Amino acid sequence: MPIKESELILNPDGSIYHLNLKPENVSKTIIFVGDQDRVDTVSKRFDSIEFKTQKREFKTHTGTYKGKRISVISTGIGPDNIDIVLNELDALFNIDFTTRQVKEKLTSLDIIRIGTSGSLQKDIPVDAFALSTYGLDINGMLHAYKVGDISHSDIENAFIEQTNWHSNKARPILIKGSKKLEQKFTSNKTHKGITATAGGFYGPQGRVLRLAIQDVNLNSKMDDFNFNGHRIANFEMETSAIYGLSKLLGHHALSLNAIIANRASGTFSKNPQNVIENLITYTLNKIIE
Ligand code: R1P
Repeated sequence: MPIKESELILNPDGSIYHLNLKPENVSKTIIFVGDQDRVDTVSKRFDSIEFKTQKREFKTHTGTYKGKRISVISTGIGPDNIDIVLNELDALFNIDFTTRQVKEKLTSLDIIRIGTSGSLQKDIPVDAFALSTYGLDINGMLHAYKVGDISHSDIENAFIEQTNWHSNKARPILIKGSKKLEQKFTSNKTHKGITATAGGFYGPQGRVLRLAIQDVNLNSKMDDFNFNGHRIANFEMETSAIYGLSKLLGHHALSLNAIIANRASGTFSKNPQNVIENLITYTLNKIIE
């Protein structure tokens, strides 16, 4: 059965609904950034840019870096946006837009997030690079899908117990990133650990301005979490969604984050743009290694 027009939505020019892309516009090596302006910060290092588009917060540049074809796409903020980006990106490669059928031969993509994030550990300071070994979904988005056996329930159960996770909140889901990409991007510059992915910036990450939050001790319990050496390195808003959907769809994904805040010490980077630029350089050079 062809996928209905209401489910796989194409624009009049044949591009996919939100990303505004046609299959030929995208490389199989893709960098995700949150901020639209970060797309230019990455693509200004390209040898040349063959394609540019933007719709809402989803901006794409495709070009080559030292001869390697790369696309950089902004995802905006949050796991809900990742749901759109991953599904539409996968459709560009793995669904035939003419027949509206899933292709027999599927394509696997390499997806690398260059994000910003707050560290939860004193020993992962501002201006460091965090590499996410796992993404911990505490936002519930992945519960819409049949996650099956791709998650790690032993670590999830330890997290629920150690943090006294409230039963009204979605059950946390832990997903491993791509082993292949983890090996490629690891160096003495990367601090590794679990990345917790929240569905909001303030209350869901334990920040209090004027509203009381459900668990004021959540962040300190997350700092202290330990299961056979697995600990939570940092907090942001996309990684678990990227890891979960990539794994379900058969893609390789890795999340790298520039640490711009340290939530444990209450400090913020004096020059966040600097660490972001450094992480972009690091990532591009690792891609072509
Ligand atoms: C919040 O300020 C945003 O910054 C972080 C969070 O994950 C969230 O998207 O990442 P990006 O800088 O990549 O958007």
